[in-house]
Amino acid sequence: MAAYETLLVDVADGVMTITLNRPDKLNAFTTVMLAEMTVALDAAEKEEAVRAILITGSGRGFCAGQDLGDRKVISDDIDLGASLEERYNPLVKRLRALPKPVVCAVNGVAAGAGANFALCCDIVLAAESASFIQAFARIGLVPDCGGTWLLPRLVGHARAMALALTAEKLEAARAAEWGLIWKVLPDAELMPEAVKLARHLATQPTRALGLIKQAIQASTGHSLDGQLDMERDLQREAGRTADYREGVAAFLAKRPPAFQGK
Ligand code: LHQ
Repeated sequence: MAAYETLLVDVADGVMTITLNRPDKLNAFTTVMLAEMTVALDAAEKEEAVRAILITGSGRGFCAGQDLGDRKVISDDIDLGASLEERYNPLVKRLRALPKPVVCAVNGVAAGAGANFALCCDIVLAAESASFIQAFARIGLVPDCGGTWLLPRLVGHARAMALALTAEKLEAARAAEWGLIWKVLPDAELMPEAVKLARHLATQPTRALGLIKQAIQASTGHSLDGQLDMERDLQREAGRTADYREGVAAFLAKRPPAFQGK
């Protein structure tokens, strides 16, 4: 496995766990961390043994967004658009297109790009003490990492607009109540539950899960007709997998399925 400077990466029980690891800076993103994240996600996609990904942060924060001390984002002739184009946008696209489920365990504050990076994951769990901050307006920026697209879809126009304009902190419990995330858990239960969920997903029909992810994501841009067409095509593909045959055989034999992810 590649050596990482800013991440802890571990593979066990079909799950690649990626821990953002700059705890003294609340795991703020640096150029190195963003590049390493791409390397880790590439490996997660390639390695057959990896059937689910779990992302979390070390220390008391999840991720405070872009590291504002990084010289690359504060020089006089800065082009932040280029920074998005070169580093953040490919990462968001990579996460969304990864044909394996990605669980995010938000262990503490998730601010700016850190918040929207978490929300790009497929299933987001958060500790009770965690929070989400669209911190961008506090420093004169616009939400990025897909925030302006995701937020209104997840919580509706009114809440999305107020979250982005005020940059107010949203506690995890309210984030769950609003449908921004899947679940909030007592702090001590976050990682055990997230690991349990990721391990469970790693035993499931991986190819079907990848197709489900694709279909749900595509739905926002489709009419019902378009989505029905897509379901037809994806179901055709799913119906040809070994895991589908195993699922049906196990059902008929009244035994638990043993999915291989193929
Ligand atoms: C940090 C950071 C940080 C460096 C905490 N950087 N050190 C931007 C530009 C370019 C291209 C693309 O996209 C973007 C997108 C963005 O992400 S913009 C948004 C950037 N993030 C922020 O504006 C959030 C800044 N951080 C905060 O507002 C606070 O730290 C929060 C509310 C997250 C947490 O507050 P506290 O719990 O009070 O912690 P703290 O502020 O004391 O932070 C702890 C340490 O972490 C501290 O370092 P120190 O050496 O003093 O102990 C902070 O300086 C450092 N840190 N965020 N983004």
